[in-house]
Amino acid sequence: LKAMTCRRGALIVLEGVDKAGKTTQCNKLIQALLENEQPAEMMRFPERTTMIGQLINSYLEKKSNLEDHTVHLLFSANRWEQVPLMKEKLEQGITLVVDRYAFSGVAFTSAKPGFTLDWCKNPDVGLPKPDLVMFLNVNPSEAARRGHFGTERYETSVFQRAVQQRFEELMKDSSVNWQVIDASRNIEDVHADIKNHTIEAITTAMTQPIGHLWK
Ligand code: 2DT
Repeated sequence: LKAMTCRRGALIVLEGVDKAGKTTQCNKLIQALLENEQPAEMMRFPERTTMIGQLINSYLEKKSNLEDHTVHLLFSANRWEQVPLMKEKLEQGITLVVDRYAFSGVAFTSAKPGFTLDWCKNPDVGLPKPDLVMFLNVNPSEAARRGHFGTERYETSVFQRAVQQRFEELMKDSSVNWQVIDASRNIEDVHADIKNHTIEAITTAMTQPIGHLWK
């Protein structure tokens, strides 16, 4: 029993374009893990409650303008400032289910003109590496059916298409444990898939130290 409690939790990330159902699925996954007596907590990026997060929030709500490189580095800093807490939780055996991570950081900034994937990845190199990254994929007709984008920055179909392409580039990297989930299906079917992949990742993570992203 003692050995069990020493085993680390898994770092599980959900990614996808807007309207893919990431937040819904993160919440359902946490609930399912807790019902299975598996300690689990949710995190999200951007984490809007910190000082850096408030700068990001104001930018996303279009209440302020920030230079594109600057905001990219703030998003990255907003992840790094959570790293001590993330490590602490993982070491306590808590599985973290994270709504967006460095992949969103790279996909969104590199969808802007003049940014390479490489430049965008650099500030996030060495972050705790997810044990599993699930990309919630929604086909364009289903995305259209799900209705309107909000009014925050980046919430236009032209930009979201560019973001999707950048995610597809990132998914070619086999050093990351990517799983593409068909999120066009109903909530319960999508959840069942996500839960199965997560349980497998938790089992594997128990026997391995936490890795370093893109390093
Ligand atoms: P939501 O809170 O609705 O997920 O929207 N973003 C996110 C970036 O541009 N860079 C990042 O590093 C991250 C984590 C995606 C947040 C918006 O911020 C974008 C949508």
